[in-house]
Amino acid sequence: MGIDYVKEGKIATIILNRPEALNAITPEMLRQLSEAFVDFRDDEQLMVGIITGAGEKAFSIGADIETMLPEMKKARVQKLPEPPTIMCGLTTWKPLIAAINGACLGGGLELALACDLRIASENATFGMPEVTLGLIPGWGGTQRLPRAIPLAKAEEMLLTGRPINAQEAYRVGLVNRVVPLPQLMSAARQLAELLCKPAPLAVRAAKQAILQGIEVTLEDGIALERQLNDSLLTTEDFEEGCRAAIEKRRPAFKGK
Ligand code: DAK
Repeated sequence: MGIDYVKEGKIATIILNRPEALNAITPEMLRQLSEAFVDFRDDEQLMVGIITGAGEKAFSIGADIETMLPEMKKARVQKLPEPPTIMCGLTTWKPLIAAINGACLGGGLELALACDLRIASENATFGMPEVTLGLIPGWGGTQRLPRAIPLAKAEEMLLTGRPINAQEAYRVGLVNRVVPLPQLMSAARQLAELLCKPAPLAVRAAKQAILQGIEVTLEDGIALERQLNDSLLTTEDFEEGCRAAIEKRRPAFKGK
C-alpha cells in the first residue's frame, strides 16, 4: 500500500498502489508522492514521468475521505504546510504523462490535470465530486480544469459533481487519447519514449513557455519565449541538433 516509484532509464513511473480503496490518497501517500516528485524533478538521468494507478478499476478516486480530509481540516486549523506536489507547490518542467486506468475523481483528477498529457483506458471516468461532500477541489482543480477544457463543460463538472466517461473526456479535450485497458501502459511508455527523443532542455523550455505563457499577456509570453530561446541558443544540444540535421543523422543529445 502506498506509492511505488520505479526508474527505468530516462523514464520514471509513479504508481498509486492502494487498489482495494480505489487508490484513494492518504496523508502518508501524499508524503510519498511528494518525495517521488522531488526526486523525479532533481534526478538528472530522468526525462519523463508516468503516473498511474494500480488495479483495473481506478487511477485514483481522490483524497481518502476517512484520513486525508480530516488531516486537511487539522492542517487548516494548525496552519501546517502540506507536502509539495505537482498539484500544489512543486514545479517540474520535465513532461509528465497520466495513464488513467479507471475512475479518476476529485484529487485523482487534480493529479492527472497537473500532468501534461493524459491517456485514458476505455473504462475511465472523470469527475470532481467535491461539491457533493460540501467542499470544492483543493489541489488546483477549479483552476486547471477550466484551463484544460471548455469553460461550460468545466463548470458543469465542477458545479454538479457528475462524472463523464472516457469518450466524452476525449471529445472535450481532457485526454489526448483513449485506448483499451490492456494497452494503456504500453501506449504511455511509447509516448514517454517519444518525449525522450528531442533535446531535453528544449522540451522543458517548451513546457515552461506554454505553462507560464498562458498566465501572462501575449506580449509578456512572447518575451518569455524569446528569453527561453536565448538560453537554448548557446547549448551543446542546439549545436548537435543543427549538425545532425545537416549530416542527415539522428542527433545524440546530452541535455547540455
Ligand atoms: N476515500 C476512501 N475510501 C474510498 C473512497 C474515498 N474517497 N471512495 C471509495 N472508497 C472505498 C470504499 O469505501 C470501498 O471500500 P470497502 O467498503 O470495500 O472497504 C472501496 O473504496 C470501493 O468503493 P465502492 O464500493 O464505492 O466501489 P464502487 O465501484 O461501487 O464505486 C465510486 C466506485 C468511485 C463510484 C465510488 O466509490 C465513489 O463515488 N467514491 C467517492 C469518490 C469521491 O467522493 N472522491 C472525491 C474525494 S474528495 C484539498 C485538497 C484536495 C481535496 C480537497 C481539499 N485541500 C488542500 C483543502 C480533494 C478532495 C477529494 O478528492
